[in-house]
Amino acid sequence: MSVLLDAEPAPLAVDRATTALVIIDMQRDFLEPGGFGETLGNDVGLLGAAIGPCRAVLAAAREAGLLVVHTREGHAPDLSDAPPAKVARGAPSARIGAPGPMGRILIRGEPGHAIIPELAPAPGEVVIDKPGKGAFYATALGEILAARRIATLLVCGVTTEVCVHTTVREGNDRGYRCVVLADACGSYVPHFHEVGLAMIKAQGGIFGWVSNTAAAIAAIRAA
Ligand code: TIU
Repeated sequence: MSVLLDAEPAPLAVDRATTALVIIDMQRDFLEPGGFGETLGNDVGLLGAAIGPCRAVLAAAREAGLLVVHTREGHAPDLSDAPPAKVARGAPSARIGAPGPMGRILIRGEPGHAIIPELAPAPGEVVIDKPGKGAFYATALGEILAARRIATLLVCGVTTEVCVHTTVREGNDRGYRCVVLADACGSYVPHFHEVGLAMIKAQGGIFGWVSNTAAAIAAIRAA
């Protein structure tokens, strides 16, 4: 059954069968001290506010049987999938692959690469390991969504203007209706969070829609 999800610039019709929840990069490397986010010079505490809303919408999605996708940004231990131009940025002692308090920074299999325990994937949920900022680039996400006939993505996670935005732009170009849940996203730069959301819904929804977890949960339950 299709229901209207309250969103900007306009409400949109969603139904459970063709909607997926996509939680972007809620990893220790971005949310906890000592990880990649902090090595870039950021206050990682700014992202904590997104955890509760992500948990709430994840619980509703599980209850309703929505397809749930978790993503993780990271690289192979030999850095074979890490472009040198990406690795070379930042202080050498704090670059991707360097040792840190949560293991090697942004490397798959290290403690820092894991999704935070509050949002740990459940058995059967899709986990996409991605080397880039966007979740479609160099991953099987497109094929997985196509196989399930997914049309609408409820997108949340971190950070709003980097990996959430890149994924929404990629998804929008591929024909998905991307709805960003504002309170379940976060940025190290609060101003960028606001501007990033404004960019998505501007020009009649040039990249997608902006909504919030309360509206999404209500729609998921009603659909
Ligand atoms: N996941 C994600 O957004 N990766 C980043 O590097 N974000 C920053 O804001 N640095």
